[in-house]
Amino acid sequence: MPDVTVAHAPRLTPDGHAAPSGAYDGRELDLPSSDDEVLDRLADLGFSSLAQRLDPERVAALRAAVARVREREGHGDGAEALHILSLFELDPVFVDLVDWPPMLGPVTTALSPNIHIHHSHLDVHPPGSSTVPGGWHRDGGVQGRDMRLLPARQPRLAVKAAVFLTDVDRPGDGAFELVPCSHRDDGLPERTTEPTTIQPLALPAGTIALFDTRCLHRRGANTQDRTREAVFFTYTYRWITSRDDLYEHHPEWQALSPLRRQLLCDPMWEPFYPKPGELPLDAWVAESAG
Ligand SMILES: O=C(O)CCC(=O)C(=O)O
Ligand SMILES: [Fe+2]
Repeated sequence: MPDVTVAHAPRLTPDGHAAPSGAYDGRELDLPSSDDEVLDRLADLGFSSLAQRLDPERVAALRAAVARVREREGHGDGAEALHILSLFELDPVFVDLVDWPPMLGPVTTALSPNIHIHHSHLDVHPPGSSTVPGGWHRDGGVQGRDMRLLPARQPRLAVKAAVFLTDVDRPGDGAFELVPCSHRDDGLPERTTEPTTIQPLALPAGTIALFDTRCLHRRGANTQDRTREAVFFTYTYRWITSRDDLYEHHPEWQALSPLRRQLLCDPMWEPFYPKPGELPLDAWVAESAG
């Protein structure tokens, strides 16, 4: 198993936003070789790509769904960015992602089977679409503030999946950028200066990265010539409420498998005292182990 720190070290940049392209060395991030390595990287660095990529057919199906949404929204290539919350109601093809085994395995091991997806979005960034200056943030809204604890003292409440549907592997492609290990920051909760260590995730289409939402991260500027398409969704504990549109507003989801219903926040299973083995994800874990 490669040493994760060494494997990622060449792509760290010392000078941040001023020259994000300096972070790229022309190589893609290496894929971890096992789920254990995914979990090690997630714990140690705060992010990891999955050991497996989505196959090209699935990427094509997801991109066709993105095209349908863009058509509905009247979103053309020269337009500003598209950022739509509540991904799974946009097209059933997106729902097929929620229980993809190479992702669900490590996510469930990291968090537990008592999870659902409480926040999701579709993002389309044409060339030249605007970026928030700086843009560094941790996810979770006011969770961190309300805990009144430094990031290093906050518990891990969530793991977010970033699914890249187009290649984001050249300087200026608008890569997702993250400050490695910032989930373990023992400094002030809000940074006012540019971080000194930035990891842009240079990844081909079909790659899924998991990240610890306590990490500082942002989207880089797309100064290139192709549109970046990506979807994001956050797995968290079922005792944390949903930020997406309510499950109850989507009767069409009643026909989904129990596992998918759990992940889309069906309230039929009690979140605080689920009976042992009661959750669909308990059964999934037991089957995967057997
Ligand atoms: O679009 C990106 O690369 C970053 C998105 C982001 O901040 C998030 O999904 O939490
Ligand atoms: Fe974010």
